[in-house]
Amino acid sequence: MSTDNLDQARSALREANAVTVLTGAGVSAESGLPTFRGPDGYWQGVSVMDLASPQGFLRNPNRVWEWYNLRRNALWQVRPNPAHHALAELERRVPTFGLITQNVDRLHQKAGSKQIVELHGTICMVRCTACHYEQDCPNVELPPEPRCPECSAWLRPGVVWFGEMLPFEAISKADQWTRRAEVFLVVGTSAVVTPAANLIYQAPDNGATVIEVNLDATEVSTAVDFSLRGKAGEILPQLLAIE
Ligand code: BJW
Ligand code: ZN
Repeated sequence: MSTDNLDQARSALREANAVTVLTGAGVSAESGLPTFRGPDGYWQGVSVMDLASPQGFLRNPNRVWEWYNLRRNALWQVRPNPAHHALAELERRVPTFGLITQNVDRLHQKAGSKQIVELHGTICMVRCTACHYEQDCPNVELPPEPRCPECSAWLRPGVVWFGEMLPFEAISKADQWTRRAEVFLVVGTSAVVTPAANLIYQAPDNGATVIEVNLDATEVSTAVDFSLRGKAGEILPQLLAIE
């Protein structure tokens, strides 16, 4: 990364009154949580549609719950890292701010971020596959076959799987926050999953400067104004000039 690029991106961010951030799994990597794609990612050696689709869940709910329970239990052991803290600090500095996350781990909230849209839901919540029951249940170990206390049907993780619609309020707020952004900051996402990735292409339509922070080049690196390469936990504090 050139120092020029970092300096210019820093100026754009400092001058902006409206900043919108889109985050992905790379933001939580330095907290010790695996990403999805890539050599050490969750998707290595597994069939994505077996673990993260309604069809996979119908075929084998036990297998899906085994995976989500492992991830849930790992989550209670980890903490936000400097990338999460930098984004919480950015929110305190900018008058109009919104953080759109694809992450399901709630680490942004733990770091103190407030204006958050969870595009893909959260594994800290469960909901019933048959009735309207839903429950926040962070920090607890669920049984291997979690059942609804009201109707005994299978519970499922409160996340959005492939082929499922995103929550309407979440996507409409994300659209609104993208349209109003003067700077649109994209952190730690491979930008291959839609509709989240579409927001990155929409942001410049309303004049936003788009800054990407990622370890590697991604699908959107050539389309953005500044592509800053490196760990989010190192680049974001530099971008915000946090000592
Ligand atoms: C660092 C770093 C560090 C590492 N610092 N950087 C064909 C058929 C059917 C559907 C489709 C189709 N074509 C397109 C679709 C739509 C589909 C889709 O996008 N598929 C593509 C993958 C092909 N999308 C959907 O189905 C969505 N719904 C939808 O569109 O509804 C309408 C519709 C319905 C039916 C048909 C068509 C349309 C729903 C998407 C739900 C995604 N769900 C998941 C699982 C959530 C639950 C869970 O966590 O278990 O969400 S999948 C997974 O990917 C997860 C993530 O949120 C999402 C994005 O991943 P992310 O965050 O970008 O992670 P990685 O691993 O990909 O990237 C990490 C990045 O970090 C890398 O770039 C690293 O370099 C970087 N990094 N360490 C900085 N320290
Ligand atoms: Zn129920």
